[in-house]
Order: sequence, then C-alpha cells, then structure tokens
Amino acid sequence: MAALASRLPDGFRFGTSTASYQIEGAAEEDGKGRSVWDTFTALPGTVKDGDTGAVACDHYHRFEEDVALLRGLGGDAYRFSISWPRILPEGTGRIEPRGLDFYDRLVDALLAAGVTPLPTLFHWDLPQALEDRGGWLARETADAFAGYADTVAARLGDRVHEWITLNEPFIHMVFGYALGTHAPGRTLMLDALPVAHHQLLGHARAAAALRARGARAVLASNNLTPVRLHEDGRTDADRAAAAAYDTLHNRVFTDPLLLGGYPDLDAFGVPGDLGGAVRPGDTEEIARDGRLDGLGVNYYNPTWIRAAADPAATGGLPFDLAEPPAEYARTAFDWPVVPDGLSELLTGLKERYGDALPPVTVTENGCSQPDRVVGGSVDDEARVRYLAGHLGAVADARDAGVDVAGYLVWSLLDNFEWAEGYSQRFGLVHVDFATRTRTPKRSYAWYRDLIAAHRAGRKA
Ligand code: PNW
Repeated sequence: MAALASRLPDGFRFGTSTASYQIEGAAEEDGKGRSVWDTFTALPGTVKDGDTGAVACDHYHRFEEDVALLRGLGGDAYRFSISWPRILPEGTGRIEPRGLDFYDRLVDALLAAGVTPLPTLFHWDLPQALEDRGGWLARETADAFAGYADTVAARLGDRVHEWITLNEPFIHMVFGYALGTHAPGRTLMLDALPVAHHQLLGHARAAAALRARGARAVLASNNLTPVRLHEDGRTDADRAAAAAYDTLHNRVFTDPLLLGGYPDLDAFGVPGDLGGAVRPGDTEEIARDGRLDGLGVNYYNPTWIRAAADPAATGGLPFDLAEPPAEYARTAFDWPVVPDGLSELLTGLKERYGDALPPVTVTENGCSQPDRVVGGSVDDEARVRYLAGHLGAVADARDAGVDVAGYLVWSLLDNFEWAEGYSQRFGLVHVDFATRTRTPKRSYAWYRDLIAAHRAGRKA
C-alpha cells in the first residue's frame, strides 16, 4: 500500500463520487420539482424490481452522517451532483430557495470537514418541465442549463471554485434518448444525435456563466472506453467498426472541447451536422467558451467490437458490441475487470490530444459486488483488488507522461443504480435499504489507509 501511495505525487487528489438522484431521496420535499427520473421510475417495467429513488440513501436528511464518513476517509475532494429541479422546479424561472439552502449546508459541512466540494451540475435528473418542452432535443435546454448554472454559482461560487458541468453526455444520449433504458426513455436511435450537440452547447454556455461568476476551473466528465478488437475480429471491416465505435463513444463529446470541432462522422453514415442541430458559430462557441481546465474521465471497462453482422439491425451503424474475452474476472454487473484498460485509455488520450489535453481527473472508477454485512462488517476484498489495480494503472499512465491530477471512486455509498435499482452495490460504504444504516466496508478502510499513507509520504 505504501508502495502504491508513493507512486502518486504530492498534490494528487483522492476522493469519491455520488449523484443526486442516486442518493438523495426526498423526491417531493422542500419544493423540489419533478425530474425525468421521478417520471421514468414510476412507469412499470423500467427499473429492476420497481425500485425508485424516492428515498434512496436518504442523503437529503442524513448528509451530516455522510460528510462524517468523508471526513473519516480523509480524501481531498468529494464529487456530488446538484439536482436541477430542486433549484428550479420548472427548469427555468422560479428559484426554490430551500433547494439552494440544502447545497449551501452541504458545501459548508464539506469545507468544515476539510473536503473540497466538486459539484456536477447535470447528472441526468433533468426537470420534467424541460423534458415536456423537448428535453435535450431542444436547443433551448442549453440556455436553460446556463441559467441554472448561473443561479447555483451565484449562491455557492464564494466557496466552490471548481465545477463539472455534464456527467457522461454520451451515456445519457444513448441510454436516455436512443435506446430508452434510462430516463427519459426515448427510443430514437440515430435521431437522438441533437442531444449530443445541445448538451455540448449547454456545457459551453454554462461554462461561460460559471467563469463570469469567478469559477477557477470548469470540467466535464466523459465516460470513455478503450476500444479493442474482438478475438476473431481481424478483418478490415472489424477494424473500421472499431474506429467508428471509438469515434462515437470517445470523440464526439471530447474533440469539440479540445480540438475545436466534431470528428468525421459522415464516413460511417452518421450525419456530421448531428441531425441538423449544428448552426454556424456553434463549434467555435463550444471550443471557446467550453474550453476545459480539466477533463473528467469515468472509466469502467474496455469495449470489444466487431463488424456488424446485420447493419440494418444496428440502425445503419457498422459495429456490434462483442463479448469480452473469457479470461477476465467480472463484477456483479458482469463488467470485465481490466485495470490496464485505464492506462491504455489515459496514454491514448495523450497520444490523440497532445498538448491540447488538460490535466485529467478520473472522476469515476469502481465496481459493483454482491456485498453483505456479516457480523457487522463487509469483506469486499474484490473491490480492494479492483481499486488497487486501477490506481496502479493511473500511476503507470503518469509514469508514461500523462498528467493525471486525481482519482475519485464511484461511489461513496451503495445507491440507486439507475435501471438496476438497488441490486448493484458500488459503495465503499454499505447501505441497508430497509433501515438506511451505513456500514463502511473493508474497501473504505483500505482507501482511508492509502490516503493516509500518501499524506504521510508527503510530509516525510
Ligand atoms: C456511470 N455503460 O454510468 C454513471 O455516471 C453513474 O451514475 C453510475 O452509477 C456508474 O457509472 C455505474 O454504472 C454508466 O453501460 C452507466 O457503459 C452505464 C455504462 C457506463 C457508465
């Protein structure tokens, strides 16, 4: 452990991540408006076992206990998200002061605990009122997002200096608008593409609003995946399929922020104007106002690709997602455990973007395991191995010259895992969803000791 800690430099930031709908509960309290996730989870068949985030971890009422857990962990930063409909119940217009008060108390508690608050403005819980006007398919949502960012920064900007605008805009577009497995549950396939552009435009306008309120750093968190060829995928068509998938997943939401424009999409049958959404001046605005002071990277696993067996079945896209090779261990989610995928991803970013790559923070990494409390404790040995392996991969990438500034574990708490409800546990802290009792797992103690060893090394 001391060896791992000493591989990461002074100033390297450790922490954890959560998101509002996944932990807060209090879905109808203190004037909060309805979000698309409140709507989606009320529909039959959308979420495993009919679970909803109505109570979740009840963090809204128990945040002091959760901040005490963060204090005990000793990390530098805590990434949480702000619920847009708590602040603006209709998405725009009327401000709900009780919503702002909650995050005000949370930020003060974090600072008193010595933890830097790192809020995400949008982690998928769009106000339903905005979805009723088209959600992210509507260009106006980008302006609504900037107005919301301004409102939050006006209240918290004296104590919060770093912001993350969007969480995983690719996953939100694909699951929320193309495939319909997440809220708002739309199944538009390639017609979902305007959602990409409007989120990026919203990011740029929100970033401008945050900077006008004195923000020192603006980040966005992208879900990125190294793309690997399937074992029997060795033809030119397989290689073209992998390149197309890489472009869609990894480049569409990153190139405009770092390189000033979208990658070539027409080459594989995706309209380069993103369904007509791109207007003159937009890409310049995104590159200028949306420039990043840091890139947030959420990494879970590589993606194995081969040429589409039947392009008609994939909406014209040239790739199929393939099974990972059998050699890899799997998490409870059945996701393969591939730590060197993270070093591959990070060094690949440096190769692709060169000096245009700002410092990278791993804003999510972690695994779900079937954790149970036995005799008062949770022995999640597999998670300890997972985290140690991935932190080692971060150190490898740093050794190879990538500026990785920090690492945040997904997640502090077991929580509402979207379409999987409470069946997937990602926390360093176990939550009993009958009693809301928190029990730190063995991984919590391991991470705490790692952070302490890193800090001790810094003083020595
Ligand atoms: C992320 N995939 O979502 C989210 O940011 C978190 O809210 C979520 O709890 C966490 O990862 C674990 O799932 C993802 O299928 C959802 O590739 C799905 C995928 C990746 C990330």
